[in-house]
Formats: sequence, structure tokens, C-alpha cells
Amino acid sequence: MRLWIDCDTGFDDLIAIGIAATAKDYQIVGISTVVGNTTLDNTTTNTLSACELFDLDVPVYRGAARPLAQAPQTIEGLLGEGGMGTRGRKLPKPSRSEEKTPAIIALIEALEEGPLSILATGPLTNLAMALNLRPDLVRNIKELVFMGGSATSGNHTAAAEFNTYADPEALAVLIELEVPMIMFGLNLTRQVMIQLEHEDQVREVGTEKAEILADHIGFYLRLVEKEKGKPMALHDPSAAAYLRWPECFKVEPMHIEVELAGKHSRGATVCELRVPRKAEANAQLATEADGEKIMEHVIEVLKKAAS
Ligand SMILES: [Ca+2]
Repeated sequence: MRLWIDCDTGFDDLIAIGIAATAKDYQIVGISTVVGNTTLDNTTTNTLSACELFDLDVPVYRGAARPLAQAPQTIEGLLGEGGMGTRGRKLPKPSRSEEKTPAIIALIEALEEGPLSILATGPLTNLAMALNLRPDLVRNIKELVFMGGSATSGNHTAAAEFNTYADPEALAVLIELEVPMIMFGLNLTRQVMIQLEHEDQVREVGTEKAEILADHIGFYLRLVEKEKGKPMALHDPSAAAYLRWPECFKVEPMHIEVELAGKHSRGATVCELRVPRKAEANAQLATEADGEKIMEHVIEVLKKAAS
């Protein structure tokens, strides 16, 4: 299956790219970057560095530097320098540059070539822009697997998850165009926790790559509890994990809407699971995850990539 990755690479996109990069069933045809966790310059450099780390030789395209209808909302202050905080070692410097073609054009061309699965781990701006230009190409989206939203509470605000808060209009476009989508929201990703011992397990591989990965995992584990660290939800990698290990997830039909006008709830996803009784299904929601099994798989993938 042909796969496109659309990301705003910070720590958890990095791990998601690693999971997708090692999936035998998927041929990654392109990666697009978008403003989100950090600036477009940073997400693009971080994505190129991620490709370097995981020996992933696919074209990287610069996407949208701004959301559809608001100023960029970055969270660099939380995520550390360049949106890629580390306890020590930094990601390798990219040995190549991004492509000259803008991501929106490249994504349209990839969709023109035939059925495409899309893994999106940032705000959905690029996909909305591409489909605003070419809504007919929805027919070639096999599935959009995206991390964003929540069927329960938010994280960036009490109501909204960061990716959908950062560009709610983009998700609204995709809903309106009936893009076949599977949402991996906070209700799901909070079931997949990366633990303190995972940092050690990766570090034990003993290579330079293992130390780099462990230093980034370690920083992430200390985002909230600066000194001792604490288990953290592994957001973007949960969506990537679904592509590899779908048996670890329960996915249910739902009707999704995104709040655009709410005074306190802008960017919140409203997920109606009582379909078709209350509403017609227009999407799917990942509701349950075998978090322990998924983390076993994820750490195995990272150890292999680092060895
Ligand atoms: Ca992300």
C-alpha cells in the first residue's frame, strides 16, 4: 500500500515516522511538513533528521507555514529547543534538503497516481489545502489515519486537543468532503503510555542511535515532571501503530464534527458514537488500545532501528 506521511515533527512524530518507516506492507511515497508543534522551518529540519536517523530515503516536502484561518499556534516552549528537546544528544543533521515542489502540489500528484493511505500526525492544513484545490481526489484517499481530537477532554485547552486546535478549519474541510478517516484522539492515546523503563530499554542497545533515541524519550518523559519524569501518553505513534498492528486496537463508527465557533471549545471534536440512531456515521474512532502490547512492539521497532 502506498503511504503518505503528513507531520509537524516534534518528539512523537519522530517515533511515528520510525514505526511507519519499518512497516513492510507500506511504501512511503512522500512526507509533508506543516507548522504545528513548532515553526515550519523546524518541523521540516526535524523531519529530515528523522529520515536520517531511520535511514528513510523518501522525498520530504515543505507544506503550510500557516493554518487556514488563524495565526500559527506553536508549543516550542513546552517541547524544547526546535520542538525536539533532548537530555543530551541531538538528532543527526540532515545530509539532504527538502524537495523544491511545495507539499500541496506533491500531495496532489501522489493522489493523482492512485489510491493512497495517509498518516497525519500534525494539524491537517496540507491535506485541506490540497483537497480545496482538487476535491475530486478524495476518491483516491484509501484512508486517513490521523492523530488529533478527543472523544473526551482536551490537552491544549480543556476542550481541545492540540492538532485540531491548531487548525480546526482544516478538519472541517475534510469532514465536509467526506474523507474516509480514522481518528486517534486523546481518548485513545492516553491508553498507550511510554514509561521510564522504556528509556532504559532503548539505551541498553548501546549504539549512538540508541543513545539519541533514549535522550529524546527521556526528555519527553520529563515534560511534566521535570526531575523524576513520569509515564506519558504516546500520541502520534499510536496512529502509526495502527498501520502496523491493527489487531491491538478497537475502532468504531462515529459521526464527527469539529467546533469552530465555541468561546471555550474551539477545536474540540464532537464524537457521536450512537450511530445510526442519533446521526449518520461519517468517520471511525479508535476507542480501545492494548497499550502494553503496542509499547512492546514500539520499543522492539526502536531497538531494531538503533542496532
Ligand atoms: Ca505531531
